[in-house]
Amino acid sequence: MSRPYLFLLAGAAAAQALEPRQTFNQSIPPTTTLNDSGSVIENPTAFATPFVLNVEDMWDLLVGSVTSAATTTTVSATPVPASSLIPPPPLYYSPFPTGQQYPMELKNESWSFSRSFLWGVASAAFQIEGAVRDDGRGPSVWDVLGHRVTNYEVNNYTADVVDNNYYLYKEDLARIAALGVKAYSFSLSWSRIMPFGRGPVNQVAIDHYNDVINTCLEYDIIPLVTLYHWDTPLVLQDTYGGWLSEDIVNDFVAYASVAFAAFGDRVTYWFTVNEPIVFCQQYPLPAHYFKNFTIPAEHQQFYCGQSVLLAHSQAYHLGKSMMPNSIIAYKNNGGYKIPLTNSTEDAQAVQRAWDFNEGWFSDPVYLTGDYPASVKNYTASFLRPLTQQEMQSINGSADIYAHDAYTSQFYFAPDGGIDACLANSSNPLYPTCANTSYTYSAADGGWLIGPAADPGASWLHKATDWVPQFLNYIADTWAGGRPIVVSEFGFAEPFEADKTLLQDILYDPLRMSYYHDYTRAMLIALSEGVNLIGCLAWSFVDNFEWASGFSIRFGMQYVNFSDPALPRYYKASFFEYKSAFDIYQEQ
Ligand code: GBH
Repeated sequence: MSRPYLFLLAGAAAAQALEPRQTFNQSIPPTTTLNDSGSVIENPTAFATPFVLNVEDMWDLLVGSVTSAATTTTVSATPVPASSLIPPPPLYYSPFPTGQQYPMELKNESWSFSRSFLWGVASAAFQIEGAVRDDGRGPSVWDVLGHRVTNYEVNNYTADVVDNNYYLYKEDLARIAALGVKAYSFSLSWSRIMPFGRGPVNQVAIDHYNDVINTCLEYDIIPLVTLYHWDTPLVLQDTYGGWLSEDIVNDFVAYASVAFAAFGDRVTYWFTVNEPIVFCQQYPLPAHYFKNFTIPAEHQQFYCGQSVLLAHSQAYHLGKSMMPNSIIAYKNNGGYKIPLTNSTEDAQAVQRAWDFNEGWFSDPVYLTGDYPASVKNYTASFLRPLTQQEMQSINGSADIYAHDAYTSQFYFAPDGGIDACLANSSNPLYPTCANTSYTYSAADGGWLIGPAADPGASWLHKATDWVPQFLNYIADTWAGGRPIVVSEFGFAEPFEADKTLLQDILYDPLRMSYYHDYTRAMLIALSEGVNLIGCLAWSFVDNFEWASGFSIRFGMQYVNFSDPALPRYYKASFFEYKSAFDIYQEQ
């Protein structure tokens, strides 16, 4: 892939971005530049320069040198050693249904997962693949963040190599197949398939994902494919601001159509985007690395959100026209929201929190075509209203409700009350105006909602008792009879990255209890009538945890990041997760 692509760099971004070539005066501060006579121009963003760059230029100029793995060809799977399939000592009872039942936890004969229940594991391209510069992949915003931006470089970890899943996927799939996993959720790297995010398609990437999908099918693993998990092609960010601009809508739909055409004959389950709340709140991106944008920082997420709704809904309708039997949705996220007390204000705070998180996307897609009233009121002064036609297209643009449902949290009204917060845009809780806590109120004892995960994932607690209520809430509020999938759930074992003994790492009791109790909580929800059709555990292997690098671990398998070609090892939690289906899934 060396076909050039023309794009524009704003002045300040260009000065910063070109710095590695050393051809520009290093002393130019990023917010100013010099004219020919050496005078400082105070507003360099008024100028833009067209460059013709090929993929290699983009890496050299905009990212810098990247690390290659030792293994750079696709590796065949080796048989999973029988010895590594021996389950750990039980947490509560013998992990296999043939084993002895322990009196402390007898099988509940009234619970079951149906035969078709899709239990599986999840991942995302940028977090596992590595091989970032190989086979024509173009850079994404995350390559720049990981290489160039302070606060995104944890201990100099980048995702350049990470699990090297790009070359080791056959082994990875063999290892999840060996545990009987039924479904595998992964994302495509947009800039691998279209190195510039638009324009030329990289056939090598299509061939790669074809083989990933075909290997899944050989093992009877159902693939679920996410088009976008945060790795915006860098060209689109630098040309028009990525999701801040509605220009992304056509580019996303064109990319979706390439993916649907290439893989739609074998892939039924599609997710358009992963967690728009999260990647929209990633805006504003750090200054001086990407195209400068003049939208006020606090408004940017809502511009992103609008682009997402338009891109998602158009991709949905295109997908349904190209693949009539497909099942398409986007992945929502957020914890269950519990009022801290039974006061009216705390109930209002909870509702505002749902509105400004899940409701921001789910009310339009599942209920009305438009934002919740509180969000609409807030955005009315700066965001263009959706047209009737757009609302019609957005409304109903999902076949299932997919939620990344990791945890739960208490919500309560801000000090001074919600109205005072709403009247004061400098209140840090504005505009949601809901406060949060992970502890019960002092009157209720002040205990944590549940055991905390690694301190690096301070948002995550094991709050599995709330899962049945959570799933009922989704069913009653948004799903409207559609099936529900828990599209991610998982746990960061505290201090796991500090452990040095392999056996110590592999024995992860809090993550085990999370998966044990979460699977039982889903069984309770099912017994209550919730139309839950699957769950996807995050994640099947340790991986690149975004701005936290490798410092917190979500994997149910260990990988040695200093050489990912060394064997992976199942952690005890993987057996714990699997055992729930050995015991409770109908044969
Ligand atoms: C998932 O999001 C992601 O889809 C996945 O890529 C990731 O690896 C996984 O979580 C584990 O983290 O740090 O206080 O600002 C889960 C939802 C939403 C949880 C954003 C972390 C940031 C909270 N995430 N949230 S904070």
